[in-house]
This record gives sequence, structure tokens and C-alpha cells, in this order.
Amino acid sequence: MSAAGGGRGCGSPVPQRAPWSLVAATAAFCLVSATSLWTAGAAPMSREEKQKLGNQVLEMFDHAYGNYMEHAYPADELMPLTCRGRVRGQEPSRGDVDDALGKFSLTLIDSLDTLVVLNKTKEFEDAVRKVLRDVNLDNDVVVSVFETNIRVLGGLLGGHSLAIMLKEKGEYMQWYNDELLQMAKQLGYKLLPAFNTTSGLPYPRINLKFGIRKPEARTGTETDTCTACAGTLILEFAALSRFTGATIFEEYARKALDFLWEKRQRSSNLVGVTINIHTGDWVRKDSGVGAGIDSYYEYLLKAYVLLGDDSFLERFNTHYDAIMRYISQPPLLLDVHIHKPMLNARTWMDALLAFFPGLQVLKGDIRPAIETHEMLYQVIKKHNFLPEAFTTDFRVHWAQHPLRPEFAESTYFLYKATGDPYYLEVGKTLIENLNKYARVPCGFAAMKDVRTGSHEDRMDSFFLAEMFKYLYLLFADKEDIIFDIEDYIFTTEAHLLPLWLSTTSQNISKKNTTSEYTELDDSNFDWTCPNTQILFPNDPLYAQSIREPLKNVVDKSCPRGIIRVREESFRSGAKPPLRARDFMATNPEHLEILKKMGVSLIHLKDGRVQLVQHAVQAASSIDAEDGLRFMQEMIELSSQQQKEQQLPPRAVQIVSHPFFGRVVLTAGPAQFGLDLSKHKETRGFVASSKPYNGCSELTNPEAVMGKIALIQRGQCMFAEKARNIQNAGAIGGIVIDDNEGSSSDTAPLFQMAGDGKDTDDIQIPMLFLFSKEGSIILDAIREYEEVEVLLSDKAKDRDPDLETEEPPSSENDSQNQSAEQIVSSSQEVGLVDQESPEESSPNSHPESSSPADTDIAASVSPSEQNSNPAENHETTSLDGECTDLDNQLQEQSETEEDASPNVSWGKKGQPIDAILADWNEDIEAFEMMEKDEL
Ligand code: DMJ
Repeated sequence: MSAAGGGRGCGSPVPQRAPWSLVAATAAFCLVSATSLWTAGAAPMSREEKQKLGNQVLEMFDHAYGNYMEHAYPADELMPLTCRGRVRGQEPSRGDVDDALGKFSLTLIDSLDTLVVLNKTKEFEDAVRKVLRDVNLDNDVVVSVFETNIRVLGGLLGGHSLAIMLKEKGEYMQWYNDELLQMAKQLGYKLLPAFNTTSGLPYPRINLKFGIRKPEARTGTETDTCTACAGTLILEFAALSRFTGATIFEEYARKALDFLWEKRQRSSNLVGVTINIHTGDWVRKDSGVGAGIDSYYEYLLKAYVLLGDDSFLERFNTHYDAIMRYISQPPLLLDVHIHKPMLNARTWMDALLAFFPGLQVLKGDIRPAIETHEMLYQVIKKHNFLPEAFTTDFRVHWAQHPLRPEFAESTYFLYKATGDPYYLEVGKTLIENLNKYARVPCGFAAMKDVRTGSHEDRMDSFFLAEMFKYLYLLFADKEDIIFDIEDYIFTTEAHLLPLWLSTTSQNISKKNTTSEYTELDDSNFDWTCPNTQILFPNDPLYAQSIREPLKNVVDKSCPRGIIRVREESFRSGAKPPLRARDFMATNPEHLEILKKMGVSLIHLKDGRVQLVQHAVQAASSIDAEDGLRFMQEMIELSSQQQKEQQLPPRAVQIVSHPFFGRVVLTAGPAQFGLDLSKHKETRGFVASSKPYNGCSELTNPEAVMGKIALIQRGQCMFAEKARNIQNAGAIGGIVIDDNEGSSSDTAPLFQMAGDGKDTDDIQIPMLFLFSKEGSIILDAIREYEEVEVLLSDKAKDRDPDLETEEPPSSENDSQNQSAEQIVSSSQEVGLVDQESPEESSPNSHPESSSPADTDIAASVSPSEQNSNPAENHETTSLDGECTDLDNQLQEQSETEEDASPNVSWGKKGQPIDAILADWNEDIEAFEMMEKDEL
């Protein structure tokens, strides 16, 4: 099996070998042993069914690619809800995620080699011509070096690799003369100024036209980059060097990798998430295999496969040993601190780590790959998609899902390694879910919130570059692909680079790399050879036997403790340390324990009490660790409480022709009116109210009677609007933001507050849409006149009963249908207060329900008897939010003088939620940080 096809098997040191032959030989063994010995377990899938699924993937790709080409090209990406191109600068900024967009027709370039894999050679030829004709790489845009490398440089090189393959075959691309490679080289030179640092680590961003230094560049002031950002260049840069003979690219990428290797934390052999590009100091000292680090590890192993350089394998194995020692807690993969690797850094996992089982297959370590993959699959079965982050007890931590391909990637690799048809069934589920929940009339839309099923106006280019490739290959037999996939390696963006590049002679300076094979410490291979032997037993049910014990790992999970330190001592009868959930501020014994842990109480002037921990003041190092954990738990408790007090977002689903429930908009709830989580959803046609602001008695009650009224935000209280439309006979209301261009993509969602008085009279459901989401409904009215929506807490399945062939014609019918669901309206008259933004309580959007990665935490008034937050949230004490004390914890354990985590206690008698409100700003800042990471 090639690096493209799956596990290379045993990673034993094999000096001076041509990597691909070893790879291919292992593959053959793997596939024969896995498929021929099948006897039971998941039923084998017939060739017909596999072909049917393969064809379905092709149809889905056509839907995504066709809509991009028709409605978005030459823009970088398709916005599938508004059916237009995303042009940077013309849409509200989404922050770092926009740094992938360089006005270079990103999706087209990222799709090039997918077209060939999917046997769309004619379309590939057209696409290459378009790239050569239309793409400009010299735009005055600041882009991410990492994203531009993996998506654009990788896309051009993948396109070139397959173009020359096709040309050689003699039918297609006969005109091709390395033009894509020339573009790749041009882009390579444009990225090189980013490496102008003393460390050799690249700046994270560069201006395509002006580079780094020029004043017009508007970049070059950054000091930090992520490890993956600096460590995911070698495949593309080396391929570029070897294809062109210009050695400088490979040299630069090697230098950056050498530097990262030098900077690894020597006692744990782990790397942190972010590093200072000038000093080489770790900025974030937490370490995992997901966001921020992921493809650094991937590229070490794949660089060994592609380039045949043993030093990369040596490094990879050293890191892998550390990962399996500290981060792997099967089936979980949990971040730890690099200096204290036995200390977990958080209680949640991110979706990016789903690539890791695939990498483990490549490594030859199948057992943990099967375990983690199975756990991830169960999370997917629960939520239809893998949420961006989920807790160790498998609750949604960050509810977004941008159609990431990592899980499909691992599924493909596991199928290739085991031949177990179970993985084909997994792929089938992925296809079904994509069609059922993400497919919209104009492409596939990212999930804004996997819980509500609402969409985001976004279809990332990696969806075409990776998802369709892996899904297609999963069901394809050798003869379904027009070339031998085993001759290529997948980059992290699933672009294909030919393995023959390893033999292209290069005169690269390999500073710091082993030029000759050196005997490796055998302990580095603890996780390879023995596992390879297990990999191919004469037991076709091997994979199933590993999955079996994990069958209910997600459903039956109990809240997990966050720290695994000192497990041994608990087992041997020692008293477990004080947990935040048990803490009673009035308990002298507890206060004594705090003291032992180095946690002191500081009474602030304003009546609040602050908790501060100084590790050096702890009675022992174990007490210090307990103190750290206590502080971390306290933060988690607070964050969890805050989250639980917020209403979750709601969904507005357009169910009429031609949407049929496929477009789902994220809506903010109201603190008054019908609670959609408790009641049946409300379905009805929409009608604009007059006056549109809904601030006075409606002049068009006949138009809104029995319908869902659309009202513009502003000029009076939300409750007043609700009363006015209710009085006119509306069965529900949608308030549309009056700030033009606002969108839930860029702004935290609102929860509409009442008017401070009794709002029990309001009995219809009210939801809030930002302007962009609202305009999708308004545009639909303009185009189709009759637009029916469903207001609910979770989108309904796009099942046939939502799909009526013809748009319903009878208004009365719809009124009758909706009338069954309405709650009788009240005749109360509205209030007169002016609505102001402050009167809307900011509600944590699902994204903002992501953790308070903060070193500030909450507790309660020490004077209160009921000061134990756990009393209200008994089950959430340890299983909830992430907190990430990381840097602070590290510094604390490293230097005595550094800032210590501190926990502020509220004013006496002040409820915890009031105190927490004070911290919103910090929490938001950390949420932004988290978003950046992913
Ligand atoms: C892709 O762009 C690449 O796989 C990258 O390495 C991280 N993940 C995204 C898609 O999720």
C-alpha cells in the first residue's frame, strides 16, 4: 500500500532503500490478508453497491463543483446559501479563516487533482486551461503562508503531477508544457520572503504582491506562528525543488523543520501549539495532535516516505512515542502540557485530530487507530457530523462543522489497511449525512450548529480537495481509477505527489539531518513493529474485535475527570484531592486544603474574593499539581454554569419549494414567548409586517394573520414587536437585524431579552436573524412569493414530507396547517421602551459556548453557605468546559515569580452568573483564540 493507499506497515529502520517499493509491497500484503480472510462481522459490500456509492460521490461532487463554477468562479469559494462567490473584502471579515482567500480561484486550484481521481479528465483539462488563463498570483492580498502552501502550491503541484501523467498516457493534456509547474514556482518564490527570520520559521502571513517588509505589505509584525504552520511545508516545497531543480525551496522547508525539532521539549519530546518565530520560545505550551500541530507530525512521516530521508522517520518516531505515552488515552487523544505531560491541558478534543487514525495506519499502528476512529464515529452518529470540538464525555463543545474531511480520510486509510467492510458502511453514512443535512440547492453548506442543523454560508475548498477524493477512493476498485494511486502520496490537503520524486537527485543542504543512517534507539519503535504484527493476524475479525469493547463508549460515557495524575496513589488508598465541585467555602477543612495546595484567598476592596495559586507555596509538588487542577476545575465549573444559563440557538428552516427544508438558518432565541425546545415547532408562511419595524399596531393584519411575521429590528422593544404581531394574528415572528451586512458568521448571536416586565402574555415564538440570514428569506419572497418556514430548536430531517412537488397554492391550507400549532394570542398592548443593543442579552452562540480558555475563573461568595456551584450543577463539575490555563500553568510551574492562575470570587451574596457576566470579554477573547486555532 502506498502512502496514498494506507499503512506502510512496520516503521523499522530500513537504511538506504527506495521508499516506494517497500510501501507497495506492504500494501499488497495488507489488502490480500484483509479481504480474503473475511468470514463474519460487517457484511461484505457487493461491487454493485460500491459502484452505486461511488456514483453518488460523483454526483455530489458535480453538485458542489458545478455550483462553484456556475455561481462563484473566479471567486475563491462558493457561498452556497446566497449562491454567489466569496470575494475577500466584499464580505464581512471572518478573521483568520479569510487568510486562505487570495483572490486566486482557490476552489478551482484545490479541485484540480480531484477531477482526475474522479475520472473527470475532460473537466480537468478545462480546469487547467482556466487556471492558466484566469489565475493571478500577484494580488495585493495578505494570505496565510500555510494555507497558500497546502491548498494553492499543493493544488498546482498535484495538478501538474497528474497533468504529466495524463500527457504520458498519450490521450489528454497533449498540449501541456509544465505551465502549472511554472505557476507553482512563481508562487513558491512569492512565499520565500516569509522565511526571512533568524530562526528560519516562516512568518504566518505574507502579502502576495508586496511580501513582508514593504510598508504596503500590511503584514510582517507577527511574532508567533503555529507549529503546523511552520512544519507543513516540506512535501510541497521539496516537490517544487525536485520538479524544477531549484533547491532553495526544499532547503527553506528543511530549515524550518530542523528548528522545530531543536526546540522540542527535551524531556517529553513534545512540541507546543505556537512558537515565537524570532526567539523560538514556545508561546503556547499545550500539545496534542489536533489544531495547531496536526500536520507537523503528518509531514515528518510523509517526508520520510516521499524523500527517503531517515532523519524524518527518526523524528517522527520520537514524537510518536511521546504522543502514545502522554496524549493517547485510548480511545481519546487529549492535549497535555509539554513540560508536564502527565497533566492534561484540556477536557475536550477538536475535530482536526480525526486525521490521526489515518496517520497511525500509515505508521502501522492499527489498534489505536481503530479505537480512536470508532470513538469519533460514535460522536458522528450522535450529531450527524463531528463538531469542531467535543468534550471527553462526548458533549458538543463547539458546535460548528465546516465539512471537514479528516474523518473520511481516516476511514479510507483504515479500510485500505483492514479491508473490513465496516468502513464502507461508515463511508455510506457520511455520504447520507452530507446529502441529508449539508446539501442545499446551490452546493453543500457547512454546519453552523450540528445540534440545530443550521447552516453557514460557506463551502471551504478543502471539501472538494479532500472529501470527495477520500470518499470516492473508499468505494473505488483499482480499475475505477485511471492511474495507479499507489504511486503517489497524499499531502495534508490530499494533493497527489509522485513517489518517484524521492529518486530525483538533489543537492540539498541537510543541516542538522542525519546524512547517513544511524542506528536508532529501539524503544522508538515500541509502537510500530509489534503493532504491525498484530495488524495482519490470521484473523479477519481483528478490527471488529478492537471496536467491540468500544461499542457504546459515547452513549454510555460518564463524565470524566480531567486529570489523570496520581491515579496510582488513589488506588493505593490515599485520600483523593479536593475537587472544585465539592468545595465549600465555609468548610475550614477545605480552606486548609486550599492552603496546602498553594491556593490563597485575597479579599478585594469591592467585596469580591480572589483565588490565587502559587505553586511554590504548596506543601509539595503533588499538592501543587492538585492546586492547578483545582483552579482549572473551578474555571470549568464557572464556564459550564454560564453556558447552561444561556438559551441555545434555534433554527429557521425554509421548507417551501425549491428549498424543501435544505436551507437552515441560525436564529437567536427570545427569552419570552413560546419556547421552541419544549413545544412543537411552528410552521407557516412568512409575511412582512407593516410597519416593518412592528413598533405599532399593524396596518396589514390580514396579511400576517396565521403567518409568521417578519419584523425589522430597532426602534422599540422586542417584546413590543411580538405583541403587535401577535395581536394581528401572527403565529410567530422573525426579527431581522437592521444592521446591513450583519451575519451570524461574524457576530455572536443574540438572545432577545424581554422588556423587564411580565411577558407571559406573549405566547407566539419569536426568533432573531441577522441581516444576511434574513435577506435569504427576503430574497426568497421576492423570487417565489410564497415562502414557508419552520421555526424550531433543531432542523427537521429533509424528508419527503417537507418536499412537496409544487409550491403549496392555498393560503388557507397553510393557515389551517399552521393554526394547529399556534398558541392563542393575547390582546395585551405593547410597551413603549426603546430597544437598544444593550437590551439584547448577548447569547453565547454555539461557537461562543466554546470554552473560556482563560486564566480567570469563577467561584462564589465565601460568605454564602450555598457557595458550592456544584449544588446546582451536580453532574457538570468535571465534564464540561475546557479551560486552558496552559501558558500560565506552565509559567507557574517553571518560574516562581510568574503570574499565577487566580480565581475571583463574587461580591458577597452575588450569584455566580452575575459574576460571570463580568468575564465575558475575557471569554470572548479566548473564544477568538480558539477559533483561530481551528
Ligand atoms: C485542510 O485544509 C487540511 O487537511 C489541513 O491540514 C487541516 N485541515 C483542513 C481541513 O479540515
